[in-house]
Amino acid sequence: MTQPMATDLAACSSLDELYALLKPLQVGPGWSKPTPSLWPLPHSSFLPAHWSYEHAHAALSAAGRLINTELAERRNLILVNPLDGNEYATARTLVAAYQMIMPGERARSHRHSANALRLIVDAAPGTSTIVDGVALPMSVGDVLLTPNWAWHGHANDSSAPAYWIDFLDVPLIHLLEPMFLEQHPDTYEPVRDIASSSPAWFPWKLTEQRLADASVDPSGRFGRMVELGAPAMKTIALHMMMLKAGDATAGYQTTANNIYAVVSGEGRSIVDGTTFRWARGDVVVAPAWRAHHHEPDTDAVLLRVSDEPVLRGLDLLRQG
Ligand code: 1HN
Repeated sequence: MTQPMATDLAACSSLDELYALLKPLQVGPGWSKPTPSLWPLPHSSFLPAHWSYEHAHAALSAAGRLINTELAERRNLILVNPLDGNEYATARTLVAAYQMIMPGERARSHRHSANALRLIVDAAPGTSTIVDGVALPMSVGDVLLTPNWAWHGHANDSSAPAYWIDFLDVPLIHLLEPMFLEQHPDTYEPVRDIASSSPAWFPWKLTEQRLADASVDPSGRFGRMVELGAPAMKTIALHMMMLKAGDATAGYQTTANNIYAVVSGEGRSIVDGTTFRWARGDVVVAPAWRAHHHEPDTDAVLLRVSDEPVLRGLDLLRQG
């Protein structure tokens, strides 16, 4: 398209004529309705959703026969939010995935600018993540961090398949664009030490003790709650919530995205009017500004994974 003369622009006698001339200049009128950029309250886009560990476990068992760690960098199932057109993210800034590693397998070491963590759902002694050369043992209920640019690979020297849930800020990094990924020069990073403790490792045994000592959060939203890290990583906060059978939590609406993973127990989460039943290993997403609460049928523990540090850092965290 040829560009208009400045004199033609200046001489425009109608808005329609002006809009037509502005097009080839890649300029749009900021006052015109079709592309509003400001509105009074958040527009919720990502949808409330639930994923069952029973399904994921069965699908990963099949994948264990059908694909190996030579072919797959990671044998994982991405929890894709059902928002129309979305093919990857679980919420706007976060992605969650179920991952399985078979006995005797290794998952290659790599590092990336995305922050990651995993919650262990089923693992036998001898399973570990190697973070910057240090093996972190995996036990059920443990949370392991692999922050921005930390080398990480996985190894299963036990006799049982290991299952866990990964959480990453990949969609946020995609939005901002500084994604970098590097494969380890040795393919499998050599283990130089086995950790007995690490800032990147929250063993369930310690979390359980902290929860037993915690008092009930006065807001009523979280039951007994402890934070893992302060926050765990620059973009992701982690909270363990211990709920009592029959004690529904108070409603919670926040500009942060929350993904809940069930560490133990059974119950329901009601997210923006939709009820999801859950059991151990399940995942529920409450995207930004979707009001939600939990109704535990048994005593239950949930891991709350959120992008709160991002919203807080930008003065955008609002809760209702
Ligand atoms: C990743 O690097 C891992 O290292 C797991 O275990 C899940 C999902 C998306 C992108 C990278 C891992 C992932 C991932």
